[in-house]
Amino acid sequence: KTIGMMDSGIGGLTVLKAAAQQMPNESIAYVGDTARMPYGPRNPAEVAKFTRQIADYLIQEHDIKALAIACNTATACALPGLQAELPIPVIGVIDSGVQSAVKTSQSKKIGVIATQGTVDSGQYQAEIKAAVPDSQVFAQAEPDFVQLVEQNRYQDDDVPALMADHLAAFKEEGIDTLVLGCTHFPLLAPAIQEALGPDVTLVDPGIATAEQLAKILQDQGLDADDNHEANYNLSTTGSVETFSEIASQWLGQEHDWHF
Ligand code: DGN
Repeated sequence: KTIGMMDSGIGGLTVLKAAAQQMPNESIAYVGDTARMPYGPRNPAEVAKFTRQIADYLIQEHDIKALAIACNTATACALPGLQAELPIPVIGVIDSGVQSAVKTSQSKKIGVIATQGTVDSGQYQAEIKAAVPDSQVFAQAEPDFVQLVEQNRYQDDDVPALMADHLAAFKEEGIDTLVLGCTHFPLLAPAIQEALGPDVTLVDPGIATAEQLAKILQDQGLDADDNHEANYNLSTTGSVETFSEIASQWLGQEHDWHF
């Protein structure tokens, strides 16, 4: 059986890449809801509805054994509901992001960049505070960053300057850790790192999410056999051309990706 994964677009490919590296025998079916992205500015009930539709599609068409919501906005809006309603394990990205952030930070000054929806949900702020009560959390919405990635402009020449401009406040606040609280943002990581300098560690929740997923599959006896040959089925509700172009660039050639 296959793992299901979803995002509002190509952001969740950052989680897919981490999962394929960590669990080379697991097949993955991925849906990017590019036609309806961005999720960030939408109301939470609508995001929850879209997430549920995609979950149902993955269950019906791909018979998935577990679902990873590879989108922070959808995690913030839909995770508890899906965990209660679906007959399979469902995980999101926010818990993993919080755990990695609190492990990483020494100064307890943690920055979070995410969509408006994720920032407004307050989940990163609340969960980091719950884990480390004397921490300070600085959360900032960066909706424009999502478009840079979806439009394949994330490697343009003006991107480092744009990052420096948007992220200047974090330098003043003296954070030592920045959570990339939107699955699109790891594609911008080199420019973000350059803007913030070497004293700030970037946290990509996708990596810890893939680890958490591997553990759940193992614990529940759902993991694939070592000799199972993984296949990857990637779909989008939008333009396959743009999607597959960015996806192939980001994912590399080491696996056979089917679009
Ligand atoms: N990739 C999504 C996230 O992690 O929040 C959201 C992108 C979007 O739809 N704005």
